[in-house]
Amino acid sequence: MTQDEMKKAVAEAAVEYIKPKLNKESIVGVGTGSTANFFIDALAEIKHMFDGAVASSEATAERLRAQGIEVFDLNAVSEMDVYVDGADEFDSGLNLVKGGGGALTREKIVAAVAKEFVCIVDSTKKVGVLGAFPLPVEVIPMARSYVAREIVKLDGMPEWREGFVTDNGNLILDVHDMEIMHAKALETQLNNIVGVVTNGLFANRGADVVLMGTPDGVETIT
Ligand code: ABF
Repeated sequence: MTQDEMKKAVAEAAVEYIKPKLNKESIVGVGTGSTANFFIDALAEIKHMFDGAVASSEATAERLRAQGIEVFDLNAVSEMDVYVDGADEFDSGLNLVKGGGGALTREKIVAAVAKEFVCIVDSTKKVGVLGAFPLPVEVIPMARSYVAREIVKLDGMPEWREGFVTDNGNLILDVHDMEIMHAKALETQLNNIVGVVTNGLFANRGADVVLMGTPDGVETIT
């Protein structure tokens, strides 16, 4: 099985997983990335079963609309039963590193609103200790150098993702060389640096369930 086949299988499993939770008024939160794209395609098959979606990026909103799924502004939505999104890494505590695609802030906001966060990954995303994947930090442009210096004090090696601007008009620092032993504490510490918008650690609000595509099928991890 290729990585793409595992992503497709897990995306289809996610649709089966959320189906019983949906009704005609339901709003589904939808993430960003290639696994989320497979999910959007599978979700389109059951679009008669729910009202619409909230997107975590412009790219996702565009793909949802192309599939005939109505996209709502998050401010117009008071309740969301489920948010489905991928990740760059996850550990056994269901802490995640996200934001490789640069959509981390909107992803974190939508995840915060949702009652349940279903993370969909292939087995290459499973790690013992988070941090091998560079941790994205979204920063206000004028704070870029200051935030980078503060991150060095935390023993991280920040690298500016040059040429990339987020959907919110901000910049990304990718932090290398972190061995993340205390994900919740580091998430809070990074957020406390002035000029940081958010960071890609999803630990204080991690996933509620991870569906992992493997060569032998999809595993459910809680
Ligand atoms: C989003 O997409 C991001 O938070 C993460 O960076 C990425 C995972 O990408 P893919 O599904 O393409 O591996 O969920």
